[in-house]
Amino acid sequence: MKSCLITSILCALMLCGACEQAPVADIHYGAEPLKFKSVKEWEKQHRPAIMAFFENEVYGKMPEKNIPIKAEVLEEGSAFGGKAIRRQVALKVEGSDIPMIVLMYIPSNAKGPSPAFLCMNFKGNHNVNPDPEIIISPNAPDTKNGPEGITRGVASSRWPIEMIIDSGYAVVTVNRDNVDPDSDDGFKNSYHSLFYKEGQSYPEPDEWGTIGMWAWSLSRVMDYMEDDKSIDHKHVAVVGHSRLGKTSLWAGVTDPRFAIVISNNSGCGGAALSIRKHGETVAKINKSFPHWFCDNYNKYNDNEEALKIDQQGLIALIAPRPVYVASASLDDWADPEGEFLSAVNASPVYELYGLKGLTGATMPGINSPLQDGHVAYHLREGKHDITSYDWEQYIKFANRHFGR
Ligand code: GTR
Repeated sequence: MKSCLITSILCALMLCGACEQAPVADIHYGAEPLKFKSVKEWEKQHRPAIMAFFENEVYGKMPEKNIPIKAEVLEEGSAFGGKAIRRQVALKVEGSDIPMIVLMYIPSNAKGPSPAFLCMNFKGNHNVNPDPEIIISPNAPDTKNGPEGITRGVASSRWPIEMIIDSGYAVVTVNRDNVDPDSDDGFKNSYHSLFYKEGQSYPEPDEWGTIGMWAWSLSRVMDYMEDDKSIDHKHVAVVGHSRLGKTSLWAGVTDPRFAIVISNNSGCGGAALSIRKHGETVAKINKSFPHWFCDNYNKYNDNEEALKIDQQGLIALIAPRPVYVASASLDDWADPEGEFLSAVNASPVYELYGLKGLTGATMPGINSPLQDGHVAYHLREGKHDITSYDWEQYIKFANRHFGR
């Protein structure tokens, strides 16, 4: 009894700040609202522990090694009746034959560098718009069917490029399969092997999978944008839908240069709280997509209670930068309520910085965005998708935070 009391007093002393380094490594945060006493406590103690958890147990660590990448502008022209400049850039990764091809549409009437939305695409750059000048993305899914199978523009409903340009933003995209084909192929066709240590042929259990590689590539596009005079690289929002929404969150967490982070219908392993086991679960996602996360994530299959921190921790890691989580009303698989609760439970961290979060908010109705703070959320009517409605909200949100 006595020793128990002494231990409690010691613990309380450590947690109240008497000890600079509280033993956070063993704290189980679960899925609860992340309430801490100060920004200092968050930044010095909890943030590093939570970051280490996501790096080691969920998405896998990104390599420390840098590989030289050379940018070469492959093509430039006018698009959308002269409203935009189309620029296509190859990012040539040393040691690989496959460059990342970046497609950019930049407002042509901009008075200075344009802010941008960087959004990875599923089907190939050539599928975001019927523009015949778009270079076919290497490894894009439709390239398997030969030249006859190329489906230019089929994803254009997800890419209201003209509206985005008219709002003064550049649109920048790269294809996921160009970077790392979305299949469990042992990372044979991606850049992973360029980072292996001597004798290594597969990532270690705490090293990056495909989502890590996709997020890494978005940072490489950011490196290029820092040198492109027509882009206002301090005002770049990273956006992604679904598996690419999981990716945009991880890119936003690992690279503070992204000024706004937007997750569209990202679901399990993205914004949704795993503990709810609603729709897709950790076990289901690891079974269907064994290549997305690091191998350590399998420890949590049907074992969500063991997660030291849930996905609200991922959102909190973006603080104090603005973050937007969006769901769709018919997207039960992605668990809209779990996505909302994650944004709410991350909010106390934003509030520590004196910024408006969603603490106290209740799940809003359909098409009633809550976006006047630093943590935003909406539930769009309809199915799992990214639509003009979603983009309109992201533009409004960016306008407010970028002072436009
Ligand atoms: C589903 C997957 C989800 C989501 C989605 C998508 O098959 O279960 O996690 O990422 O794909 O990317 O559209």
